[in-house]
Amino acid sequence: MPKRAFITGITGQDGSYLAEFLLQQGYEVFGLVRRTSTLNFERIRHIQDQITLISGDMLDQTSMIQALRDIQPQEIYNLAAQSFVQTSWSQPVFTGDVTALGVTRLLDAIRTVNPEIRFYQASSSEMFGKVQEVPQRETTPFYPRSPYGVAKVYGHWITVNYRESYNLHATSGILFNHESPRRGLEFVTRKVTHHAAKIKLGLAHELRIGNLDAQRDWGFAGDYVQAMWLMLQQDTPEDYVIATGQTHSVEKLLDAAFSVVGLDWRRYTVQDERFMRPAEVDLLVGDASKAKRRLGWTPSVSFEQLIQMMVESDLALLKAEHHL
Ligand code: NAP
Ligand code: G4F
Repeated sequence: MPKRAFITGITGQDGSYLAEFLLQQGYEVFGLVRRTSTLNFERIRHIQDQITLISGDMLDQTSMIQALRDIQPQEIYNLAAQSFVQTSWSQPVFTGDVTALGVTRLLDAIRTVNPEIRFYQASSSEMFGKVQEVPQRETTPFYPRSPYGVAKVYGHWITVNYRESYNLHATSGILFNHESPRRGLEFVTRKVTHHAAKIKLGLAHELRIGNLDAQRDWGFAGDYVQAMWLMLQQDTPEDYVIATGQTHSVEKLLDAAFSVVGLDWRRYTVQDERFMRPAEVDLLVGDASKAKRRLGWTPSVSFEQLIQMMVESDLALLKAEHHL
């Protein structure tokens, strides 16, 4: 019998890569999707006939309990969240409901339906916020700087609490920023690569952007979903930092993206207050040595390769869209 995995957030960037990876491993893959008036399955369209989609919502516990009863999965990957940091200031209560309390709803559904199910929680380097140590590791204290970061700290600790209270195989992966051609257009990497491609093709003339000094540890999403799976294959559930160990500023990101298309970003970029945050996370850089030692995980795509991959994909996408 193939193993059954249930992914919340399957329509998102990570959900789509994880679903592909688990299918390759021979899993039967199920995904939670919320009801929308128009479908948003672009990232999973190519595998839609190989997966089963279940209707439900992180705000609705009944749908989760029913989903677990119907699917009887061995593994659950909780990737669903209101994941855009900037939006968490304008929708703080909603962010807390989905990104924090949603985790409790799912953990409690596991406890009710079958405590043997293994659980992965998508924790985030945003929890480190105003960093207390460089680089950040599993033991670095949290100091979140946004309603999103605060919600993720809650999700992290409720996962630890259910592990310790009910002996669940519940694991938190503390993942640093990971990107891909499937990244949402609002996140800075994709915003920059998409604009570099648009400007090169004459489809746009400027890029409006926020803080150029923020530094992030950017890796490739395809590498990071493999780490999620590896965590659930361990005998003992523990928490792991997943990162590249390299950090780059937004300015370096602009250099990298615009150099792929042979342009100078300074000629096209305008700083815009609207993209500044009320409280910023200035520097993130992770120490993933525990994951390397215990899971045998290392990243395979460098920052430069990642940005080149994203710019080239955006060029191809825009050319097809505009018949160029
Ligand atoms: P994403 O592209 O924004 O995807 C988020 C997913 O959550 C989407 O499938 C979305 O569904 C779903 N979702 C949101 N609210 C929901 C609700 N109420 N009920 C059911 N589903 C809901 O995010 P991602 O980049 O793939 O990240 C995956 C997870 O990892 C998130 O929890 C994120 O916070 C966390 N994380 C991401 C990074 C990163 O750098 N990417 C780093 C650390 C942690 P719709 O398609 O319907 O909107
Ligand atoms: O791409 P971002 O929006 O990602 P952020 O805030 O680091 O969050 C992402 O990574 C987290 C992991 O650490 C995840 F948990 C979270 O779900 C999400 O995937 O912004 C990156 C940096 C910030 O410092 C931001 O201020 O880029 C800076 N930035 C500068 N100009 C901008 C812009 N960010 C965006 N989105 N748009 C700008 O114009």
